[in-house]
Amino acid sequence: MWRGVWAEWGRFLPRTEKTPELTLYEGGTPLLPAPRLAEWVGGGVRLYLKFEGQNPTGSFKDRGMVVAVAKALEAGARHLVCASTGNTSASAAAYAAAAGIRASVLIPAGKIARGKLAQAARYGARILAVRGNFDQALAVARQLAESRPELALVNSVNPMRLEGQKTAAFEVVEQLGEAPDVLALPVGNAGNITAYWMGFLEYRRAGLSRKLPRLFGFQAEGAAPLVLGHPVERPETVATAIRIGRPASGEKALAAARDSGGAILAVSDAEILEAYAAVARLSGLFAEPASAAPVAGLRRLAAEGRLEAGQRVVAVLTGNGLKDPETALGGDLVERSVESVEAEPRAVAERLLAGSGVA
Ligand code: AN7
Repeated sequence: MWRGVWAEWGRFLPRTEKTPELTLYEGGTPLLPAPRLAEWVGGGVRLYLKFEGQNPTGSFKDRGMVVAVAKALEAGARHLVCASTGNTSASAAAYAAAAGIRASVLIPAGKIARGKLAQAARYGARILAVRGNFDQALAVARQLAESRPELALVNSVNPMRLEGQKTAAFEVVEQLGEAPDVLALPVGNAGNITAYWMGFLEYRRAGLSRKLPRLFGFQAEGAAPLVLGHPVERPETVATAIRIGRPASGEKALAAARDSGGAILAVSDAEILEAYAAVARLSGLFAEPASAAPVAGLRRLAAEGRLEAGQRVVAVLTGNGLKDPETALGGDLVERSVESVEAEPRAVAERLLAGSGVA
């Protein structure tokens, strides 16, 4: 059985004798070959999906949170604080619950997916909806944590978060037997792409892989500061997880993309939604809208002839689709998909064999 990030990857983590044991059995997520989705992406690539939605709170944040919270506990902290577009708050709240300490989360009012809000509330976090966007909430959280040492900041500006998140790169190498040619992922606050690059470099340095992937990070067009080259004051996108205008790790992310021979690019909300539907129908995995951005981006790269046939390409599905029921049910999906029928075999058979319903 998989024993969680500390137990499985502890030799690469800053563990001391005083680091408390903490786990929700995060990490160890599947890398799924997705041949039908690969056809949709194009370019003849061999596509794999790293399904981070299978983590205990349904996103990759758990890998970093378990390390950040254990180190905070080691330092004596009893109260976590973070700003979040949703997933960080769910994860912080869960690990605070597991450790028996407090969590306070600052979210942009009205702009986080309902499932994430439900998680933070159920885990017992204090939730403050800040009248402003994520970037403003993060600025407040950082100032607060600086002036009040009793508050442990667990955003990805906390280097322990990236230490934990780099373990996803190790797993990809183990699962493929070598680093992929290309790895694509969504970019918001830019911590995760930075962590993957750290992980691939560290694994190669340890002699456990021989090559490095090209990293492609995708932002949403309405929230693409790293593509535009300047902060975005009013970021907007359907992919609320990456609705971020001032990425804290922006410089490191740009360096990771550049040094790896990749890039940070933008995709439109329409492309994201198209890929979001395609992922579910053509792979069987259900990922949230932000996680569809790299799939949309790969399709665009393939159309532009920037991917080579036969290359091994990994798209990181960073969060579970169940987290965002509003987007999932958008466009009257339920009304269009659900047919009412008498509780009677003939009536049911007639409907099924007529092949009605959403194609
Ligand atoms: C599903 O939860 O920033 O570039 O506060 O939830 O490392 O920020 C979430 C980000 C991608 C972007 N996919 O990762 C938060 C938060 C999903 C996410 C990202 C997020 P970063």
